[in-house]
Amino acid sequence: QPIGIFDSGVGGLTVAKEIKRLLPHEDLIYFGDTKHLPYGEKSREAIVGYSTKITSFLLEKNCKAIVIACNSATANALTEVLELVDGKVPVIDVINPVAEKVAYEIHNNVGVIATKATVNSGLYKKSIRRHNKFIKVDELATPLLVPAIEEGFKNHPITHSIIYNYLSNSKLKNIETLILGCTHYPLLIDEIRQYYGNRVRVIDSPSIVANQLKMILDKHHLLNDRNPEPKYQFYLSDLTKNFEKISKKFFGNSINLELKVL
Ligand code: DGN
Repeated sequence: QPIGIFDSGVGGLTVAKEIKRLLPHEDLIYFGDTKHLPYGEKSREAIVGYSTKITSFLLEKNCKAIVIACNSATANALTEVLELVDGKVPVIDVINPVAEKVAYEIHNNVGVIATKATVNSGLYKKSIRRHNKFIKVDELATPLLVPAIEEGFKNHPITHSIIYNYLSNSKLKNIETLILGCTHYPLLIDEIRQYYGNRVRVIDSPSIVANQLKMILDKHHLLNDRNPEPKYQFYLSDLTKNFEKISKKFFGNSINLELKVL
């Protein structure tokens, strides 16, 4: 049985890639909702609608676990996805495992950069504070990063100036730790680290999420460690050139992208 992973676009591939590395014998189904991207600008109702439809599709495909590889979907639709799944398979999101780890391991000022939909939900702050109420958490919406990434800008003056503009915001002035609260952002992690030098620790969320998935699959006796030829399937609600380019970079040229409009 495959693991189902979804995001609005290429962002969740940063999580999928880590899952593939950590769990190399698992079959994966990835759904990129490229037609409705970016989720970060959408209403809660719209994000709930997309996320539940995709989850139903992944359940029909017989997935043994669902990974919501999108912070905007986690922040706005986690409750509805859990209701729909109704305990049939485990659901792993990208906010709670990271918030928990940060709450226990970090004891300084934490900054979060994310989409508007994630920042408006305040879920990072709530989730971190639930475990450790002494941590100061500042969240900043950085909405221009996703379109720049989806356009394929990387190591480019455009991304440099967007990053500089956002990270120099006074809200993030005294942070010592930064959470990339959007699964697209690890694609720019080198540029973000470059901005800070070693002043700020940038958290590697995809690896935390992949480890959480592994632990949960193990707990439910669902781990597959024998499959010699794992299958990777990709479904997109719109076939875009940039998705093709980035997914091939992550998963190799032989992958097949299928159009699936929900
Ligand atoms: N990658 C998604 C996230 O983690 O929030 C959202 C990107 C988007 O659609 N704006």
